[in-house]
Amino acid sequence: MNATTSTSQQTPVSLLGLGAMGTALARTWLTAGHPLTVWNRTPARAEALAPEGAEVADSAAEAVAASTLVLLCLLDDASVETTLDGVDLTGKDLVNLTTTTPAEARARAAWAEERGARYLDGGIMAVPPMVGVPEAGGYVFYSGSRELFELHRETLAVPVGTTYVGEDPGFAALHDVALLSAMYGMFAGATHAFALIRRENIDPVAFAPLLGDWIKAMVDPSVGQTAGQLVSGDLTSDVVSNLAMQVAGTKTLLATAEEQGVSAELIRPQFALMSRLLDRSTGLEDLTGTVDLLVRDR
Ligand code: FVH
Repeated sequence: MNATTSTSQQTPVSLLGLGAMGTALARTWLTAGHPLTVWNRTPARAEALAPEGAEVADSAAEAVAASTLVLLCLLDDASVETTLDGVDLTGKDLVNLTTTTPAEARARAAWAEERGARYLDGGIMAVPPMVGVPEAGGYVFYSGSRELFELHRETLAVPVGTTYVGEDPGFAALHDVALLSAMYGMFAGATHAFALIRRENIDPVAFAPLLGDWIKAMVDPSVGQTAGQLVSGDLTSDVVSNLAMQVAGTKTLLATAEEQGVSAELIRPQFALMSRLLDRSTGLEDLTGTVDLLVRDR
């Protein structure tokens, strides 16, 4: 690494992992004037940032040694393990933005603390083009020590927004994965919709805004209603579209898939869950009861 003297007042940052996301993050700290030390398993990706002002470390240990605040943006928890194996973490503030499970995040927090580091976990709710673009609305969920989060809040807020979700180090990952899981459910619905029109003389480009607007119109009131009912336990007040009517309607949706020569494999599991709920209810509620059908032992 080249020895340089920085006059910056900004917090020095070390960043390990320069994939698509790590590289986007790195550029925002460089632009904001933070002294930035980078390391990547494939050195070329780190070296590409040198002309923009990054210090390139020859090893993960060297990158960690360069700053108190050390960020990780690696593929998965196994790559974090490999990267930091044998590296001295004493006195470091480790912020792990790698997508993991909540249990992996909790174990990683304990692992870091055993090695003398403080630990924050992060779950990135943005794709690389949203990084450094405040109006794009990207943010990172953080969990773990609130004190540590507050200490580094300003630096962490450089690439995207920050949303702190609690002292439990697993909560950032849990929020992240919950939102990503919902996203895939939405993609499944959209995929099925496009399949239905696929063989017809319907322009997908004209269809797309109809689909997008409908999903947007449905989702906000629906998640708000579900949350309110889960808290109150009252599943039948203010029901707009009752379960009995919705289950009856699923027959039309399945028949249409059949007519259009489309597999119903993406939507059938949800319809099965709705039927199970109807079997044990009056049908006057809406879909909130399906939440607890999914939760085992509840
Ligand atoms: N990109 C996205 O759209 C999503 C948005 C939401 C958050 N995710 C998570 O961010 C983490 C990094 O994702 P990424 O997009 O940067 O991923 P890649 O471009 O594939 O880069 C992966 C980096 O991890 C390094 N790496 C992989 N395996 C190892 C290993 N065994 N040891 C050390 N480093 C490893 C890889 O290095 P190299 O291949 O360049 O040598 C990259 O730096 C991720 O958790 C997403 O879920 C992104």
